[in-house]
Amino acid sequence: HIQACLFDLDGVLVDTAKYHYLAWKRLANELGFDFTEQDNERLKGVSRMASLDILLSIGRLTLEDAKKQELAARKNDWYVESISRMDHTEILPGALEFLQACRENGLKTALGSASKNAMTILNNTGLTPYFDAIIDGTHTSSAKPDPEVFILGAQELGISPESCVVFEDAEAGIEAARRADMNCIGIGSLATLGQADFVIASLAEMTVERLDQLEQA
Ligand code: G16
Ligand code: MG
Repeated sequence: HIQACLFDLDGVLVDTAKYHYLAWKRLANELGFDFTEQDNERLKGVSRMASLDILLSIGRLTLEDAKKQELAARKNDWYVESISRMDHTEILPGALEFLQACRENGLKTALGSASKNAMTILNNTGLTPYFDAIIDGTHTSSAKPDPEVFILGAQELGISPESCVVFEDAEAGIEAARRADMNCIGIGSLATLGQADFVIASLAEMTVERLDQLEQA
């Protein structure tokens, strides 16, 4: 029986991928190469430093660690500037309604994000009060597909993994949920998220009743 819902942030509750994209593209352009929206797909759910490594491989650049730290910090400054202007209008369709429904039905809720900027985003959009536990990139030592972020979330809620369901838009996140022995609902397209128990286009399609579909799986 499902007792807790764990949510990824970017791509599930808010669309911050566009801000990550603009900042990474600006960095790539400064380094002398292009970075497309298709390239950006590879960064979804991936940690900041791993994202930089992917970006540098696209530009065929190999840099020293100190230089990489500097570039990641520069990208993050631009990104933080973008998210500082976010508000509740940037919550994705159905997300707030489903979080409210979870709480009205006695389900626990947790955030499980790779981002070190999750608190800024939650506070600016007004989503912070909807979570019983918040685990983000400042709490974890291993990034998705490592299951750490979701295991910590379930522990803080005091709910066993098999009674948890993770909502994820990234392949790495689905794998993390699987490795945590949790149920998993994909947000996006079946083509990339086939490892989920089922896939929906957005949380606007989700209801508490639909969680029963997981019991039958
Ligand atoms: C998000 C994004 C990733 C980003 C990562 C780290 O993860 O999907 O593209 O690279 O966070 O973000 P930051 O640079 O802010 O620490 P999630 O897990 O919320 O989808
Ligand atoms: Mg995501």
